[in-house]
Amino acid sequence: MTAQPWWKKAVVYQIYPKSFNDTTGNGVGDIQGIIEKLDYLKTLGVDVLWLTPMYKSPQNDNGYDISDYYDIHDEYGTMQDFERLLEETHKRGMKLIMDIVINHTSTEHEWFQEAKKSKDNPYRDYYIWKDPVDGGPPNNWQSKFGGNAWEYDEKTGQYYLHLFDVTQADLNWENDEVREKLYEMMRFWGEKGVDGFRLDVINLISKDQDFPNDDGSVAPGDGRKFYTDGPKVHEYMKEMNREVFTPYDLMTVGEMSSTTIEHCIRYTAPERKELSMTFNFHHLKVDYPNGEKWTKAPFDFQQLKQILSTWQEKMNEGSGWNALFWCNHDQPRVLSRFGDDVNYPEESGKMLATTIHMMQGTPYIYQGEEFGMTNPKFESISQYRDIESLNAFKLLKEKGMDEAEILEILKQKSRDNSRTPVQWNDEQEAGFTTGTPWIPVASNYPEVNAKKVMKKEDSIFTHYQKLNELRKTHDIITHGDYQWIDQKDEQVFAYMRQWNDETLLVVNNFYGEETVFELPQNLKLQGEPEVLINNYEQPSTDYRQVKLRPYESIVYHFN
Ligand code: TEU
Repeated sequence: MTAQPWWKKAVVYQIYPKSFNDTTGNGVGDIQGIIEKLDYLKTLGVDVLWLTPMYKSPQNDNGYDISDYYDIHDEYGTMQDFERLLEETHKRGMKLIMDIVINHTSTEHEWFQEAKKSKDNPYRDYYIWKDPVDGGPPNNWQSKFGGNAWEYDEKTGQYYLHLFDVTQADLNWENDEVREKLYEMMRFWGEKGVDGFRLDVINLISKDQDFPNDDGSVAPGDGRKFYTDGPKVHEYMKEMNREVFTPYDLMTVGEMSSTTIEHCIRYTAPERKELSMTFNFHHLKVDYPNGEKWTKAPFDFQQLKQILSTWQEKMNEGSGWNALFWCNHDQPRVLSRFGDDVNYPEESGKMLATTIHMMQGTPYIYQGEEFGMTNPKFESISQYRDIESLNAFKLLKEKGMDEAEILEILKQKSRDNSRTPVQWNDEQEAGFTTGTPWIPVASNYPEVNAKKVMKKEDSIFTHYQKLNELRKTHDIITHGDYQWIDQKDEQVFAYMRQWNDETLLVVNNFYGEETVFELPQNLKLQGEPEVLINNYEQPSTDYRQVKLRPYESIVYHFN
């Protein structure tokens, strides 16, 4: 086998700095707080840290609204602090990747401040401006945070496009100068020695230049088909690779909104020289009935298995590379979502970890996932901070929905579910801050916290540690082919990995009832497998008829 890039064998840990660790007492996490926890992260055994945006920002979308790409947001610290973090991370043999948001900037960015001054300002064309149509917006596209995606500017009599918040103006990628300025900025971080980038909604940068109205075939004013994986996106990706990624030897992970497997193969197949890997979200929409996020709904287990398996098989066939994950700062906690955070937190937490880490791709762990953090189960709208959740609350109320019902939906779906402070111990504010946290700490911190878990043997934390170690010692986890084998079992998600003469059989019970998994007759597995990792004492030795306890998970290794 030809030499493989290092990041195929790596495990990434995502840090949401605002909620990670506060050392100043202002209620907001900071860079010093991350440095303090580097040894903890090293103990967990992760290889790469991904920091969500830490640049100067008005923080309307917690840093995804950047006003200066060359500066660090005050509350987080200084550029010197950042450089120290990078150095301390490298000292411990870990790498660090930055989050780059280049589909849009904050409207407070100097470019936008200039652009809005007049139609002939040199920066005007950095953004997407259009004349009104029939006295209204240029088309019917909807913003992802609710409402029309165009905002009218009184002074110049035109609209600008914002696919996200009104303070996040979309950049005009058709403009060569914009692209050159962005590449220059990324080279600045490359020069500092960062090891890679997570590229925010990078598949939305190329818009259909006719800006047509959406006929509403998916949803009224949906618009996605006119800018998702758009006409020039691969061309831009190749250019960015040539200009920045290859020269600085960077690992890159593209966040892909509503993408397809075909496009993700194109983004990540090595010979195309675009990106290292992609995040897609199809497996995290299995609790969005008819595509609607803002409803309270159970998850569709068969659909979950189908989607994950299809992506596994097809990306492998096409030589693409997946980023593997259950959680991030936009998603509810997986333990509350696909596990049982009340009756089987430990068993289901470990099972979910095994399910995703044994697949082909590079796994990501989101802060707190490694010791079983859950959704906070907020009861009042005053506890929420997220712009998307607050907008949804307002819009659903305007539609006449009962407030109690909206709160139930937010409890399940809000992005704030994953943004509450990391629960380090059972002391004041879970050890996150000595002040008042910017968002309330989840009330279960006396039971669920890192300190408590670290004292335990065979904890969810040691389970994650073991998964990270296994990846280093067993190449099959990285390179093996994937085969889905449970044939629509109502409770079990089972798959095999194969590589040279080795096989992994991964069997996971996703429910709180016992069951037996029968290996399909046509699968010829032989010999005495070893159990690589499991979550109960004395796992079933009969791999042809696997007896499974609630949320039991077993990985058999045939060698
Ligand atoms: O998210 C992009 C995105 O489309 C979603 O994950 C989005 O948050 C979700 O679909 C809303 O339902 C990225 C960032 O991860 C997110 O935090 C930012 O708000 C967004 O881009 C804008 O920069």
